[in-house]
Amino acid sequence: MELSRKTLSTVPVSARPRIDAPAAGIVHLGLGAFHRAHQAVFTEDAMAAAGGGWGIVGVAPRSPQVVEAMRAQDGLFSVTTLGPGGRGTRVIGSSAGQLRAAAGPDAVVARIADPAIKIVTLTVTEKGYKLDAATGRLLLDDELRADLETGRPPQTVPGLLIRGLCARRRADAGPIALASCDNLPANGHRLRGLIETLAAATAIGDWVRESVTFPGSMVDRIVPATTPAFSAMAAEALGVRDRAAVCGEPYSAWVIEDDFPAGRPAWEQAGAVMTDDPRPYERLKLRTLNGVHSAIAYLGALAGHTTIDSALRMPGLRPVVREYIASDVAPSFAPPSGVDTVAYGEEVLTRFENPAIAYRTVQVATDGSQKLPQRVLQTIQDRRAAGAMPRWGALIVAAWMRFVQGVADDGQPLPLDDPLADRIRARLAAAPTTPEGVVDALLGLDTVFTPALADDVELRAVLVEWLTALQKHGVAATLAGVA
Ligand code: CS2
Repeated sequence: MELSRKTLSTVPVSARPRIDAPAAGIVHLGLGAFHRAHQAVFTEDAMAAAGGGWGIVGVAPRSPQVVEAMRAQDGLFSVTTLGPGGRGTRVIGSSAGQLRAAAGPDAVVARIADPAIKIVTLTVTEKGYKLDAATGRLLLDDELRADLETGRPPQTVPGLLIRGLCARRRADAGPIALASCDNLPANGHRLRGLIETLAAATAIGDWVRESVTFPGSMVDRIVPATTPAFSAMAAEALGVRDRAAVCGEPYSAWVIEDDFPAGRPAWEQAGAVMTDDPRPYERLKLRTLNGVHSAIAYLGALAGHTTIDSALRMPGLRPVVREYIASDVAPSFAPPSGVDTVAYGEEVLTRFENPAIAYRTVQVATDGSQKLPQRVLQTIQDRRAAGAMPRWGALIVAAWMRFVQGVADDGQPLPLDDPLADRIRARLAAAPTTPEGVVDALLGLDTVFTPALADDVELRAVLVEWLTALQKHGVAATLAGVA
């Protein structure tokens, strides 16, 4: 039997949704596992506590599987929380429809123009925004240009949003909030910059300035890709099969800028923090949690570890990431008041150690060209500007530089899954294979490294030193040498 409204009566009472099928109030772009285990849960809990028609119309940009699975299940799916010592599964009922953008962008545009919709939230990953990762400025590539200039059905997220906003303006459907929930620095400001730049070329520039807000947010929950083993756990707990099951760690946090001109769910009643400025929390999380996640991913994958928790247990890695947090990350910014970055970092390491999550190193390692700038490079740049040499940060960059060459320490191939993969491969192929050659080739990626970093000769020397050690001795021996 499969999960659906009909079979819900066979699911244990404690695992059933806490609300009835809600009316739609939100469109969400990016129907992946993270959204289902994060915003969908907060929104259900907010409606259970305070009511409101805030059902979520989920839009999958491309993948048909999740849309088909959720439609077959009347929008229901389960979230299994994986604690180190036990687990729990609940069905989430906050969905109010599923659309696949690639199959019918007009339906998405029509939803954004629907007066019932008051909020569009986004989890489209860093690369979905078409921004220069180093500077945050718009990258008008061929795909986006075609969306804007040809009137074809939009294929990019910015193209879809602009089309939706134009339709909303025409329909006089009222103000709306566009809320980025991606791991980008100042994500609200970046989305505002992107949309205002594109809107300026249309007739809706003034309306966007008056009627559209861009609340920023810090989102946090470790949500691994669902495996057959996780689906089996959900089926066992529910007594029915769930083709859209997701799982996540017990920890879950959301800090959101309170700027919703047409109303919002009572997310604060679901444990979210509403604030005037989420950026200090974003920076803390991006530089500490995500920066360390990427460090463990690159060093761990090179050393042959498939999961984050097993990589973190490799001799020497934990002391190195602790040093990184204390010496490089913590001094690079002022944390939110009352927060100690080193103590926060310790909590993060405990979360990473949870063996039930089995988060894959190669999953975190994807899209490094989009992730490294805010996770590691801005830390390095701030420390360099203060006259310090962030050695541990340089080790992480050198590990990425070795990772993108595609071979682990034991000779096994490593996947390069990155929107800049072709550029990275071409630059490497044209350069000498010496550590100097590799460092120079990759420092030349100008949407990754700002001129301040690319022209820093002392930093270059430290990168060459680390890459030499990694190439000659491998990760294990390099860590043993410094621990
Ligand atoms: C991870 C994040 O895959 C990755 O790049 O670093 O998805 C991380 O698990 C989340 O940001 C945690 O909130």
